Amino acid sequence: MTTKRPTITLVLGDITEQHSDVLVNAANSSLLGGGGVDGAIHRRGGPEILAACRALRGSHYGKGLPTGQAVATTAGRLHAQHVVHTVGPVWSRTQDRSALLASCYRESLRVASELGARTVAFPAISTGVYGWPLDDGARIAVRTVREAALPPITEVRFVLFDEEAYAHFDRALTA
Ligand code: AR6
Repeated sequence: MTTKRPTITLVLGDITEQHSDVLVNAANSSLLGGGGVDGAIHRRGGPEILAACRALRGSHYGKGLPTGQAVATTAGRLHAQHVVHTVGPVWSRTQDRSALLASCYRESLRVASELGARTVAFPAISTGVYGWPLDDGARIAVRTVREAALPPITEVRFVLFDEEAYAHFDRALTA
C-alpha cells in the first residue's frame, strides 16, 4: 500500500492567526523566544508556551535545541493543539547548510505526525533574521515536504508573511 502525500497549500498572512493542529515556530536554540515568528507566537500564545519551553530546557535540552531538530509544546491560546519549535540554520555564504534546513521541515513533520496531527502550518524557516535567500528557502521547503508521507498528516500549509515570500513559494510549487 502506498501512503498518500499531504496536500500543500499557500496562505498569505500571519501564522499566529491560523487554525491548524500544529503551528511550527522558527525558534532559536535557546527556546526562550526572540523576534519574528518566534516573538509573535509567544506573544499571542501566552506564557504557557514559554513555561513549556523552559521545562524542556530543564529536562531534555539543557544545552538548547540543536539546529535542524524539532520539539513540541502546548499551543497556549493559539488556534492549534501544539506548537512545534524548530531551529533553522543561519544562512552562510561559504557553507552549504541546506541539509539542516531540510531537516527542520522533516523533523517538524515527524513530530507532528507522532502527535496525530492532520494539518501542519509552517512559516518560511530561516528566511527572516537568519538571512536565508527566499528562492532557495522556498525550494528546499517545498521539496522536503513533497518527499514526506507521514500519516495522519493530510495538509501542509505554508504561511507567508508578504507577497514576495508568497511568490517564491508559488514558483517553487509550480516548478
Ligand atoms: N507569520 C508568518 N510569517 C512570519 C511572521 C508571522 N507572524 N513574522 C515573520 N514572518 P524569522 P528565522 C516571516 O525571522 O529567519 C527569531 O528571533 C518572515 O518574514 O521569524 O528562522 C528567532 O528567535 C520570514 O520570511 O525566523 C530566531 O532567533 C520568516 O517568517 C530567529 O528569529 C522567518 O523569519 C530565527 O530566524
